[in-house]
Amino acid sequence: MRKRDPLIRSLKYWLSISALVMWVSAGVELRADQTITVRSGNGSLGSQDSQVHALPYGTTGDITPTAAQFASAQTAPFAYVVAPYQTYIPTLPSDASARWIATTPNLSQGSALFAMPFQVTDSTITTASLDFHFAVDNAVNGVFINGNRISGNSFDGDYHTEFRFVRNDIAPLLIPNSTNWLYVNMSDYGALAALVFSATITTSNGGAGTQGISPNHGGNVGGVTVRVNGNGFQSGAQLKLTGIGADIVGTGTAVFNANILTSTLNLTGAPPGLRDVVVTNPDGTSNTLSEAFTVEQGGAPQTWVQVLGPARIRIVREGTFYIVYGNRGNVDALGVHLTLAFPSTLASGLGFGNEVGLVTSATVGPTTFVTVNLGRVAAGSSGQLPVFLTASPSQPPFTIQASVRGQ
Ligand SMILES: [Ca+2]
Repeated sequence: MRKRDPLIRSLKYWLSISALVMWVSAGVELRADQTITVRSGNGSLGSQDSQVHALPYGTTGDITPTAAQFASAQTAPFAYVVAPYQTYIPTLPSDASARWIATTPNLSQGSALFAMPFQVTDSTITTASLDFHFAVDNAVNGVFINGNRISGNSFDGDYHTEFRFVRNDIAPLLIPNSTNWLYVNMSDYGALAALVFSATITTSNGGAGTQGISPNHGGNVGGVTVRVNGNGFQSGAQLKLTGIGADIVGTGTAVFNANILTSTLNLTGAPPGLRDVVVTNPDGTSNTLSEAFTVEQGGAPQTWVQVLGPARIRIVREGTFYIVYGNRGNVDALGVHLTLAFPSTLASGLGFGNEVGLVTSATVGPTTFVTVNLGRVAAGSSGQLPVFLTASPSQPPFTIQASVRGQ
């Protein structure tokens, strides 16, 4: 069968970013062990924030914090919870509980480093994400976790609307089972200075000590690539489904370490029902997860794509957009091509290369098309591709379009 699924989402340049938060997908497979939301403005108006410290630099402009400044920000005085200036957005559309803060009650000008602690209770962190929403007078010049800058360009923002950074690669920045620090580095360019933010940090522990298969179901119309967590996996281990019907032996089985392997199960024509998952090592030892996988009748891949990015790019400043894609269906999608279209008048850079699939670029008339041949997109999986775009002062409002097709 062939299923074309050209889900098209477009991002209107001037649309509020709040309309775009629907991306949270059904594709995330690892169990979220901990979700932490921290925000500015903990306390009543005019009082000091009970959680967010503020270290003023004593000057305006773009300043990169030093290690000593990260350290001293942890014990700096608390920021003040302030009323927004009349030209500011009053609250964040994504989190009305977040309040504006400043280094003084009267929003004194000057760049500053804000620091707030948060507790990570996981002892093992396999994956972690940061979803950071903010507005600022005048710009966020980097978001940092424990003194390390998050990936990509985190220099953006303004006070007219909500901005957002999303990163799913922050696990290496976190300290397990410990107090961690989130830093927001504010650049002020004069007159007044203030910041409002809301950050959600989600951690997952899918590694050692847990057992499971993800996804734990698949349709009997194609292949399903699964990830198995367990213990004692040896190089050369094989995966199979046993139980009703003939055994189904996984192909392309890759053992990443003693705790994680991936394998593709061809379920075509398999009778529906519960199966046992068996991992067998070359030395004959094996491990069984009983009734851990369900073969479903029918189904199809369902690819999707979403553009995430700033509602507007500051003129002649680079804006980072994320093309987030995935497959919420119950079988792997094959031959998947993702196409991105934007005005050729924009300067562009791709934060990825052919490692995700052959990348081709072409300009047709006023539009640049970037196509990525993703090949197989596993059932239940998702991924993201960063794209950097820079607009000139004369750039009119524009639309970025992303589409995905496969079968
Ligand atoms: Ca200012």
